[in-house]
This record gives sequence, C-alpha cells and structure tokens, in this order.
Amino acid sequence: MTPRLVASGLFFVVLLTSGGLPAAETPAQRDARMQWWREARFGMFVHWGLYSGLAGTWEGKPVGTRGGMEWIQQRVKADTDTYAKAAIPLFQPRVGFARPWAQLARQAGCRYVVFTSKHHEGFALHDSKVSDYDAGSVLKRDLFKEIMDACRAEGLRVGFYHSVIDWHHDQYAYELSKQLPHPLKGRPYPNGQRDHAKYVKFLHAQVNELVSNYGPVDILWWDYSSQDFQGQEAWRAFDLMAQVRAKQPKIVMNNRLFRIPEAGFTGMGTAAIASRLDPKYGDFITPEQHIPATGMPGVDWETCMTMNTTWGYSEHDHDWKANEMLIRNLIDIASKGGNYLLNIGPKADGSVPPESVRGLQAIGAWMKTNGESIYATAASPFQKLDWGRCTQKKLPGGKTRLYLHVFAWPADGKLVVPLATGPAASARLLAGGKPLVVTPGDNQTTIAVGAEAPDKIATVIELDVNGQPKVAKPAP
Ligand code: FHN
Repeated sequence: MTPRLVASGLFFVVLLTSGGLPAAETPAQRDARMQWWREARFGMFVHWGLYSGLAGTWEGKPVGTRGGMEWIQQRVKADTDTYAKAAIPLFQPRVGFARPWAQLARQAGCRYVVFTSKHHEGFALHDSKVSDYDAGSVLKRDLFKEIMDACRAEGLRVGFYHSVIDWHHDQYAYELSKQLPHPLKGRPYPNGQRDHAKYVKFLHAQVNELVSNYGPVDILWWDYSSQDFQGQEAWRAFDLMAQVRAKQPKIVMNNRLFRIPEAGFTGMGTAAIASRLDPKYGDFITPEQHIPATGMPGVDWETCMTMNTTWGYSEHDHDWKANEMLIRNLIDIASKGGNYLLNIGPKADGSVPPESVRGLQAIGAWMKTNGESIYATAASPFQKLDWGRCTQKKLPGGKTRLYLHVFAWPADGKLVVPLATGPAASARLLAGGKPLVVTPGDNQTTIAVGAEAPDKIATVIELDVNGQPKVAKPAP
C-alpha cells in the first residue's frame, strides 16, 4: 500500500467500498483448514429441488433423455410463475427423506455431502425470511435443516451448493450477461427495468441466513459465473466470500464466483480448466463431468460428475455409468491428487433412484476393503502406468507406501513397476495381506502377483520402499 494512499486514509475507503478480500491467511493456516477436505477424497453431490418433481417431463411430454433436467425451466422457456404452478404441487418430500441420503453416502465411503440449497430455479430449501419462494413458505418445512441434521447424524462433513444465477427473482438482471442462461433471455424484463444490485443484496442476505442459522458449514459450492459476468461486478463476490468466512472461518469454498484464469478457468466449457488458483478466488477448482488428464501439483481440485447424464432427477435418463467406471473414476482422480464429488438426483419425495443406490453401494463395498488406498493419499509419482493407477502415503521411519491399483491384470502374473528399488522393498495384497515376492531392480521392480486378479475392477497391491520412490526413466 503506497504511503501516500495510507496517509490520505483513502485506502480504508477503497477497502470498504471494494469489498474486503478474504482475510489474509498464511499458507500453513490454509493447509490446516484444507486438510480434512484433501484427505476426504470422496463426496456425494445432491441435486434436489422443484425440478425433481417435474423429472424431465413438461406438459406430459419428455423434455429430453440426456442432459441436466434441473434446467427444465430454461429448456421449456417457462416464466417463474408458470414453472412454479406446474412444479410445486409435484414436490412432496416425505418425512425423514434425508437420513437415507446420509446413510447411503456413509456406506459408499463418502466423507462429505454437498446438496443444493438453491439451484438456478431460485427455490430455496430452507425457511428463508427474505423470500416466499422457499420450503418454509410453501411446505412449512425447513428441508435444508433436515438435510444438515441427517448428514451430521451420520458423522459426515456437510456443505451446500448455492446458485448465484436466479430464474425467479424479479431484480435478477439477466440481460447483463450474454453467456449465463435464463428462461426469458431475449425477452424484455416482464416487470420493466431491473436493479441487479437489489438481487445481489438479496443473494447476500439469503447466503447469510444459511451460514448463520444452521451451525457449522463445511463447504460452500458456488455455481456459476461467466466470462462476461463474474466476480465483484456480478455478485460482489469478495464481499460475499468475506461475509461467509466471517461467519464460518473454517469453511472451504470453490472458485465459481469467478471465471478468469487466475481462478482456474480458461473459458466457458465445463472442461475449460486452468491448473492454477489464486486463493483469493476460492479454495479449489472444479472440473465438471471429466477427469483432468494429469494431476495439478499445488492446486486443490475436485471433479464433479453425474451417475447418468443429469444432475436433477429425470425419469427419462437411463444412461447409467457401470460400477467399474464409477470405481475406476474414483481411483483415477485420487491418483491425480483430486477429489470426486459424485452426484445423486433424488425424486420429488426424496427417494433415491435404485440405480444410484446400486452404484454407490458398489463403491462402498470396494472402499470397505480398499479405502486406505484412497483416503489421505497423495498423487502418483508416475506419469502413466499401463496397467492401472497409483496413490501413495508416507510411512513412519522414512518409508513410502505405494498403493498399486491394478485394472489390467498381467497375463504372466508378473506386475512390472517402473521403479528403482532395493532389497528392502516389500509387497502384499491390500485385501487380506498376502505377501508377494518382489524382484527389485534399477530400472524396474517386478512383483509376482499370481494368475488371477482377486478384484476384477481394481486389485490393490501395497509396495513399501525406503525413502522417496525412485521412478525409473522410461526405456528409450
Ligand atoms: O448449470 C449447473 C448445472 O445444473 C449443475 O448444477 C452443474 C453442477 O456442477 N453446475 C452448473 C453447470 O456447470
């Protein structure tokens, strides 16, 4: 800060009017705050709102069989009154709907849950004092509290997804962005001019309710900004983050109040990700529906993904990912140092589609045996392994444990690892602990793993070595 500016006192005015950036935090303090999230590796995403009752159907016809049906209002270009009239009668959460969600997450091996407090449709799941388009006003229930309580009762970390885009609020000035979606885009504001600052004030007030009235909140998952409308200009983003951190100092927040390279974005596509993040823009970057090709050293990241092709429930989407893909995605992401946020889209009554239950239970069965090869691990030391993936952990006494996730079992029963090891190297099956014979070498290490893969999806072998792993140079 230049002395002249300080002397003039002007910088106080700049600080107050430009919105306080998140309070300064040392790298060590940030690492301490992020530690549980980095070790968790696996969370459950939940998209649930009025759209869940429409289930991809509008006026008796399927809107589509693929893609996000939480966007149905935009897909059918319905104004908010028409949409609410059709959707509200169908949204009938049964009593106790949330506990099965939390139990499913825990049984799957998820360490945290992120659920939608408000999606683009603008309907709030909590009992809001600043809106009547909310569960409190419409259903006389606080669904947000029911979900938070259920997740905490299962010992899970819990946070919420909050849409800054709002297709209901009559001051949300959708003409300010060419890139952000809105059902009325291209049509004049039905209520004449709009003052977007009034919407932003509402946005801040509603977020303040969520971070003030429901106890500790572990994650805030913002969604989403565009290159032409983002950050302080669109949402008073720095003020919003500062307000949240003041109420929830340990909270972990994503990068989606912004859409600039410094915040981890290179464009508008869900894969347009930059492997960089200045912490003032958020705590992690958010590749969507894809897994980065390589890890991103020094950047916290989380891939969010659907189990079929839609985030919100659709009765027409039957394109479910196989259990093998779900499990191998988790392993692939962990091997690159990232987190996996896997989505369910419950139905209007809160019930979870059986295909989602089956998939999460399959992951849970694998994690029950192999979870230590995922939780609190670091990224693979190898650029690429033809037969699978690898994660690693430091052991006491300066050793390193490599978890070798074998997808393609060697036909000759010999697993070749591009690693230089000495006589101290030891290996065993993670499941059951059966010792395996290791042949060390300067350019490769061979492990006799036997003829049959114990787990056809991913068998995990522990390989312990002294010190840091010495990756062999690939043969010329
Ligand atoms: O438009 C939303 C979409 O509906 C969904 O919520 C995803 C989840 O990450 N986020 C936005 C698209 O990037």
